[in-house]
Amino acid sequence: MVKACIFDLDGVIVDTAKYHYLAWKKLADELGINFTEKDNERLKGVSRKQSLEIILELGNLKLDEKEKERLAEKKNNWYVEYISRMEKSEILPGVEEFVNKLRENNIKIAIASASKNTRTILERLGLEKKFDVIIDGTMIDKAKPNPEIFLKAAECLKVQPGECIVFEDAVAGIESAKRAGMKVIGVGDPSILIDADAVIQNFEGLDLHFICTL
Ligand code: B16
Ligand code: MG
Repeated sequence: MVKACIFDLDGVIVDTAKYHYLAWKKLADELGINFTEKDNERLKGVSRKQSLEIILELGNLKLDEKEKERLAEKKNNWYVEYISRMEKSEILPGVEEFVNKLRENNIKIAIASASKNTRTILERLGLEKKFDVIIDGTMIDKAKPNPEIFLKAAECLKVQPGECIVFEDAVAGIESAKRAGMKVIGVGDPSILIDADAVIQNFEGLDLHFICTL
């Protein structure tokens, strides 16, 4: 029985993935590294630190820890600038209606995002009070695909992993949720999200019966 839905943030609630891409692209250009939208798929759902490692690897560049920290901070400053201009209209189609439907049916809801900017984004979109629990990148030790983030969300919601449905747009996030023992609905391209139990394009018209039959 489904008692809770756990949402990833970037790429599920709002398309911040495009702002992550723009900020990483700016950094990669500065470093003379060729970084494409296809490469960006590998960054979805993984931590800031790990994302930088992937970009440096693409450019065959080895830097010391201090320099890496400086670059990650530089990227984050650009990213924060982009998201500070985000509008409520950028919430992805059907999200608010679906979340309201869950609340009306007493299904608990949580956010489980690797992003350390989670609260800033939710506040900017006026969504921070909609969720029973918010687990973000500041509260976990092990990044997705480790299951820690989703297990922590279930624990805080006081439900069992098997009673949760996760919504994820990233391959790393799907693996994380599966390892936590949860059902996963991918949001995006079915040819990329092949390990999800089902894939939707967005939340428009999504009904509870469908998620309960997974
Ligand atoms: P930040 P999610 C993830 O959020 C993003 O998908 C990923 O691209 C990003 O690197 C990560 O958050 C860390 O974000 O730099 O803001 O701390 O998809 O788990 O909601
Ligand atoms: Mg995501």
